[in-house]
Amino acid sequence: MIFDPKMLQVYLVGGTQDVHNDIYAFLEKVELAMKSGITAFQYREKGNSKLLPNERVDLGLELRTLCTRYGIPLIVDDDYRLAQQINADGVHVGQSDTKIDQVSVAVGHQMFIGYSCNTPAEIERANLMDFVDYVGCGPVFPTKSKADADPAIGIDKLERLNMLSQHPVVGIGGINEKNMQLVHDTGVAGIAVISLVFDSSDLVATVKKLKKLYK
Ligand code: TZP
Ligand code: MG
Repeated sequence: MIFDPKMLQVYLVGGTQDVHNDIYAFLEKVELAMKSGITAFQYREKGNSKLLPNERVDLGLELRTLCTRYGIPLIVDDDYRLAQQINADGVHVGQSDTKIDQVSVAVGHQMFIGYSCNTPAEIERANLMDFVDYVGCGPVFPTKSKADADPAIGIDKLERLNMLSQHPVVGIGGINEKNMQLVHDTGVAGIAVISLVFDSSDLVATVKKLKKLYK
């Protein structure tokens, strides 16, 4: 799939740890979110995940099928070998994950690359990397979904990072129904969420609210 910044608009991130380690409940929510119009999905098996490597491949292949069916890109967090095994469209790399140059060499032009950048210096370094397709900035607000998350950067800093970045920016971390408009209004290309969607009591309505921001 060719990268298009519009893919970033309603970007759902998640793994089984975000749905009580229940593979079936996870798949059901992911498919409902796809039906409701998310524009990208990142498979992120982390933290409390109980899945073994082969189970990640099996689940990843199911996600591959779903993403193809709904016409959205499948991005894998950090594990570029898993991304290759399940024929993902992209891979997302953090500052402390596998070295970005190594990932870029491994995946070549086969996949697009997302990179987490939370400071002006990190954004400026990413600006020099033409193999980076988008950057993720955050946590914008405090989050419960990432144990080792850095302190929240806030809206003003997100806006500054977005202005500094040559790559499209996705805001992530603690984004909810009350603050999503503020995040959108910083000018970022997209909004990435975990708990807002996975913990929603009305997942369909939540995804539709996110989509409305970019109408
Ligand atoms: N990276 C920065 S914050 C975060 C990740 C993966 C977690 C976002 O989860 P939530 O539930 O949307 O705050
Ligand atoms: Mg990571």
